[in-house]
Amino acid sequence: MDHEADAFRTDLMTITRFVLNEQSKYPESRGDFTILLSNIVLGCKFVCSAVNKAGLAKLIGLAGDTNIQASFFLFLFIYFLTFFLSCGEEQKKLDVLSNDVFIKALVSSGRTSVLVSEEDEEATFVESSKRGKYCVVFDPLDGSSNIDCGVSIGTIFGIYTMEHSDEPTTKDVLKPGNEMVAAGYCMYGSSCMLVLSTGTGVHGFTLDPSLGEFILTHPDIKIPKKGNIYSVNEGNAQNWDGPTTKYVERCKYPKDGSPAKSLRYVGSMVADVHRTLLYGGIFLYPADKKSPNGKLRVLYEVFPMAFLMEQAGGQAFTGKKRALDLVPKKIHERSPIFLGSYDDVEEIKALYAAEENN
Ligand code: FBP
Repeated sequence: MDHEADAFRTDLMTITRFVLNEQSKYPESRGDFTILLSNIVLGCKFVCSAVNKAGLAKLIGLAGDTNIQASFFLFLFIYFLTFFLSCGEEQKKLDVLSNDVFIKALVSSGRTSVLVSEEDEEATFVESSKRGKYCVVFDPLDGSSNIDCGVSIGTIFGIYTMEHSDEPTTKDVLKPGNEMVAAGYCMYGSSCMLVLSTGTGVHGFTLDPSLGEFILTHPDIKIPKKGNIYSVNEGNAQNWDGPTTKYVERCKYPKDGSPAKSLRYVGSMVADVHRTLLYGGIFLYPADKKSPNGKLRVLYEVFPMAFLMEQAGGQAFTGKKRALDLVPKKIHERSPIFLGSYDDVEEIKALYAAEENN
């Protein structure tokens, strides 16, 4: 083995090469999708480097809490303090910074018309001179409760096409998830991994920091048919409905002689779903008395993960229906979600069906 030559593995499958190969399967394609994806990839690289430097660059901590009234003056004080400490523009807090990075990357691609971000109350309609045929829904930095302690977080995105050339509206994204043309996430953890599906399977790419390139390391990911891991915030158990309570009980105390499942919960959907995709099992964020519609948002959390799960041979269920058949009415709508290995999700579907028949 000629290690010297091996060091310069220019035959590596980078994500750019992969997407261009995919594009070549569609002779009529003008490369719009490839350009859009390469801008999303650039955004992920930016955020990855910011996440890696977060603690050092004071990018963690407050950037304007939800209770705006109470901490406005505190926020102003900290904001200006950090500004002066950081001498200038570049010191923005990670989730705000990540949102800016992706909005700029998507608008500058010239391939988008409607953008929906978890960070922005309203949808962004791209000015006509920079518009294109795609709409992107995304959570620029998911797992906010883990940002400050350096635990894995991620970016989630889903892509729709716009079927008309009139003025774009939110109707262009308030569509069933089964109309998405691509979805993915980028996990910022011990390694930075981008997992993508353009409707022909799920593929994982690992960022090689020395090359600054995402390399295909996990081609054609298939989730195991059944897993031995369940992932849920059991802190909400007292507020769960019957089928969820029964299902988690079965995970812990199986009556069929099978071994109990292990509980794994990071609290970042990207990390919990990534593990579920590779190891199998089930991730659930059910509805409960406190959050009757669950917590996770349909457009930029539930749909992209459901799209990937189905492409990998798994399932995604809301407690009532196939998650991808939902038709959201609002851009930040929430939904309960049960996703993962086919057989594990089948089990919870059966419990909800039994409850319905009672
Ligand atoms: P954010 O988008 O605000 O981060 O909320 C989403 C999320 O952090 C998911 O990543 C995660 O699965 C879930 O909330 C954790 O919620 P909880 O802390 O209630 O278990």
